[in-house]
Amino acid sequence: MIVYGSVLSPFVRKLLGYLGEKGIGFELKGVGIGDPDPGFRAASPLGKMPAIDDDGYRLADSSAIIHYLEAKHPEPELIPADPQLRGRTIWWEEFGDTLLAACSGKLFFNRVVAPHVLKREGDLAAAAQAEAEDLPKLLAYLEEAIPASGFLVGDRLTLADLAAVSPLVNVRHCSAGADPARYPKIAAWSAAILSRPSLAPWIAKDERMMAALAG
Ligand SMILES: N[C@@H](CCC(=O)N[C@@H](CS)C(=O)NCC(=O)O)C(=O)O
Repeated sequence: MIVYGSVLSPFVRKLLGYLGEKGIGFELKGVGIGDPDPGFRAASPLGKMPAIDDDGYRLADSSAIIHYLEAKHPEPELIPADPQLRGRTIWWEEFGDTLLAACSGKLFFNRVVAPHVLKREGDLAAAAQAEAEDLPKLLAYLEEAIPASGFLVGDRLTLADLAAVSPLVNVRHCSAGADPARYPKIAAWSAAILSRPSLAPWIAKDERMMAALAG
């Protein structure tokens, strides 16, 4: 299976972690924003990452891809079958993909992607507003919600942890807003999830790319 995307994208990171936890083999084909790569454009007609080509079956959107793969490879179960746990898992996926990613996107796009990748000015006022107003509300909710088990749903790793932790990486790349002294449970939970073998090598690559962009 080919995965198209950049490790700096929270949606791609979520999928990479999922694939690692599942033990599904893949080849990552690096593409950037607006990439004209024909394979990528065929798999993702609207040009958004991630997208996959699984032996000719092409699909875009991290959630669509993960739901496809969960049906194809049910074990280990990362989207619980239990109705209540499943509902909670999809809630956390929504929290990560929509709420936290929208906020982290305003920070990361305007402070990193616009100036360092697209070589144009970012909207720094929008980033500052997201950091001051949106981020504290989301982090306060997450801090309160993290259970003593260290996993968001059902006392074991699920898609919930992968989805919620991914945008936090982008926040940390360009903001001190997720201060470990203020959010100690988020700090401990995210360190544990990000150091899993499914994610740690991608995070290391991510950090090397950020260092190269900053340099
Ligand atoms: N809901 C989509 C979001 C994908 C998305 O917005 N990806 C961004 C990168 S983080 C992208 O490809 N942006 C390029 C564009 O909008 O042209 C998913 O979960 O995959």
